Amino acid sequence: MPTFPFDFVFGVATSAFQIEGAWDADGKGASIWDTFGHMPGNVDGDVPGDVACDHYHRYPEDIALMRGMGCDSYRFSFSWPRILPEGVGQANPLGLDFYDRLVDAMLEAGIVPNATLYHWDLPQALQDRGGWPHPDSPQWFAEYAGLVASRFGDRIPLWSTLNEPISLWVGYGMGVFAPGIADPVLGRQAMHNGLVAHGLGVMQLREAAPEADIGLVLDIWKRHPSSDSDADQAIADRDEDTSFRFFLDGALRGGYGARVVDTLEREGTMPVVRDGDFATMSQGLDYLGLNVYGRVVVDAQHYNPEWWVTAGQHPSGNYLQNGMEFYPKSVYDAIMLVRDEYADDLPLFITENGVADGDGLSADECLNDAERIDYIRGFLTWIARAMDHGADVRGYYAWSLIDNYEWAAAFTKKFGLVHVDPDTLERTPKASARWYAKVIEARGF
Ligand code: IFM
Repeated sequence: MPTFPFDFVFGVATSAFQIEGAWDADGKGASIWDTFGHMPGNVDGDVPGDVACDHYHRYPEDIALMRGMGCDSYRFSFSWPRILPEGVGQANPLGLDFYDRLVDAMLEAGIVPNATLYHWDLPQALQDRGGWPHPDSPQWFAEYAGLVASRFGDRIPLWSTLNEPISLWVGYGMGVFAPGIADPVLGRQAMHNGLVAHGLGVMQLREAAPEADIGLVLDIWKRHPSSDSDADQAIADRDEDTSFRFFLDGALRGGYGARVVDTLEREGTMPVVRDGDFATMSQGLDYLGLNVYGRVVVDAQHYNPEWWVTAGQHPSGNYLQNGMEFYPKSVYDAIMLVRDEYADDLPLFITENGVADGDGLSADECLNDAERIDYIRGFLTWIARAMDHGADVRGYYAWSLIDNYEWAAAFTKKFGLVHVDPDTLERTPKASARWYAKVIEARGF
């Protein structure tokens, strides 16, 4: 029976672009995801995120839903182009007002705000100047971070700079995410600049919000070789090096490890590193956020270096309705990897974990989401086990509060504890929301 300490933080997570909608309301500038979603062929069904869940107008209802579940905390992100339509320069007062209302509503509801500065929605105006690969991008981010920190730092105790910076690779190296550029050299440079931006963001937050806890959020998809062959192990190492280890090395060790550098040099994608970059990116952190959904089993026979997919379904796997492997121990492995290899005294939060419905479920099956309950229960069990084994895990955020806009998959992948009717946008809690409320109340199950 896993139980969690009284002060363990239970919450839900979302991001601005995935729920807010109001894409051009009240002076907001376009983001790269607005542009990308408006171009045919980029997102499922060519449905852009213009309206998303209309959280911009319906946030009181969404906060009431969280309150109904008893959430301790809400992890959300600020939309950079809503606040700075040109990315830098003139702030948009109506955008800032929206976040004032949102944060104040959380505080009134007794819900602790946990804010992410960047969850993938770069202002299009900055993309027009070269985007994340541009050498000035860390400074652009620092300006934005400073503005947000000085306006909201007094009310928000938990911050992270970037969410899953591997998205920079997917957007610039692979072209699957906005801005849709497939250039490995630019992709690695964007990843490096993202880490420098993170460091500058931490500095801004420290100055404006000295009492706050500041972290970085990484997704950890541990690679498991499908056999004990050297070829499978080499691929597992290569894929970890070019994804989460790149960021762990940079942020926690102040430089890329020899194996990461070897791989990038061999592939001709070693980014330009300027004097001071490594010192900047490795600012001390108060916590690390881990987003964990599963593992990746790699197989040299079926390897696609462009994309980290499990090579088919391996016979010993336990598969979800959506085709993904259910492997809840992945969260234990991620926690222990960080603790044992990178930082044994850094507090951790599980900042995202959740599951998308399978395709073609009936309305009733969507609302009675027993599989989501099993999935979250499995992951919480392994988190509790890691804590029993000495890991300092401070909280858990379910992804996601509501069914929302899943990037290039648009609305085809639903992760919500609360169903959102695609036509009316009416919210209906699923069985998982009721179950999660009981877990929060009982601090376990
Ligand atoms: O929806 C995303 C989120 O934006 C980042 N982490 C993974 C989630 C599910 O794919």
